[in-house]
Amino acid sequence: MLNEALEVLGRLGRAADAGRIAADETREKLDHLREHGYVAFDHLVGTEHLAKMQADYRDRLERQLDFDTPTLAQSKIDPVRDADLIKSNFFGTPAQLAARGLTFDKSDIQSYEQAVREFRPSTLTTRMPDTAEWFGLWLDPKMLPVIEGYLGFVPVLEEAFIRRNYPSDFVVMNHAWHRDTNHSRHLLKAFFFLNDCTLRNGPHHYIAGTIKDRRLDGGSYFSEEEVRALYPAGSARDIVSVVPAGTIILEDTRGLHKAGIPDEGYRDLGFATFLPPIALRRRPALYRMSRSTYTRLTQEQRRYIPPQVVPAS
Ligand SMILES: O=C(O)CCC(=O)C(=O)O
Repeated sequence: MLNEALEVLGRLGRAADAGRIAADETREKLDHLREHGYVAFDHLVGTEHLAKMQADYRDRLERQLDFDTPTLAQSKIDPVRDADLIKSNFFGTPAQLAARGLTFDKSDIQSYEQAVREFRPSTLTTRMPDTAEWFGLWLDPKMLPVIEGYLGFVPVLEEAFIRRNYPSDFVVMNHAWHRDTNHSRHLLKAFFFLNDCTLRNGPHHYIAGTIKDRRLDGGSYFSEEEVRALYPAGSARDIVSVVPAGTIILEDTRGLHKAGIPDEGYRDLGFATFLPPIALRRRPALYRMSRSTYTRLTQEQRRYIPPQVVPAS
């Protein structure tokens, strides 16, 4: 009897300890995010679960050719004819780039290798796979309390997709320094590193503290020179994501950031954007979710999914 009571008390004590540790971790992450504008989570690094997701992504991209087209083909860019687009960092929709004859389509592709070799995309974008495993990663239980603590409310998951970035001769859109403008006051993005990220394969760059520090502001993009004059490369606020696969970086992307251009290989990165629910009146959420996936999410995770993305049963 006494032994049983001691065992129950022991279990309660261990649960209370685990709860305290989780709360301490959340507080630490939240403090870091508030102070610097970003914070990293590494608990998925080296896990079997991550290995499964990486294999699934490779299969979707390389075998099923599951990526968006039309897609910009570097091999079709003429530096003289397309000087205007080069100057504007190719800012435009895929349809606008297609109208200029600079894209390739599904009908042009026989295999992944042929598409990459022949068209030299700088980026391939895969829509969020409609499975609870993928959405479960995007709505990681350790990240949600930090997101809610930072924003002060439960946001919606507005964007969810995966990108593979390749070497690029041109600065294409988010290769250039910028601030995200999805919402002027409440915005968080999560970046899921699905392969190891080094200085060679296109790290993500962020300038810590630039939510408040607005010396560079306005306009779509900022040049390397403008940014480096204020925040020299290698200085304390210049954050470069040299991280192992499985790292998640949660970031307030109203701060200055850009995608590094790979010198070799590629970088696989998942994206999640968290916004106030009201933002969906401006633009609908950019993914779909089946009801069966929705029902496999936890109650906590379901709160992030706007009803519009799930078909009625
Ligand atoms: O790919 C990256 O590292 C940066 C992406 C980015 O700039 C964005 O999502 O706004």
